[in-house]
Amino acid sequence: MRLRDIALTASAVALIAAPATMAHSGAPTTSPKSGAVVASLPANVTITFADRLLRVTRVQVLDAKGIDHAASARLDPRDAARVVVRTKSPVAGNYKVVWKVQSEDGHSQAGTFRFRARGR
Ligand SMILES: [Cu+2]
Repeated sequence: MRLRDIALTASAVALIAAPATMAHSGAPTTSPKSGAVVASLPANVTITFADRLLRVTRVQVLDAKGIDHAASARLDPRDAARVVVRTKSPVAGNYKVVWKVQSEDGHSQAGTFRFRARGR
């Protein structure tokens, strides 16, 4: 191939590849589910993605007053597509989980979901 052909091929590949790099940004599966009403704040909140993650950047489990109930957040050692958040100091009421992670390809992903605890 001539140099010009190679350059054209490379840019065509880049165009085709672009949508695929965004494909993993879909909403994760969470526990509790988004919008769920649960008896109390679970000891672990989990966020499961379609693809493996590089790391957890930040997770907060915020109550209605904005107090963070996340004790720690880490990748599940048996499943790098899952974030396990240990919680603390349960209270009744509405929670908002705010998360930010880095995918294995280096892209950042962020999102939120809400659930409600009937009691503490
Ligand atoms: Cu990506």
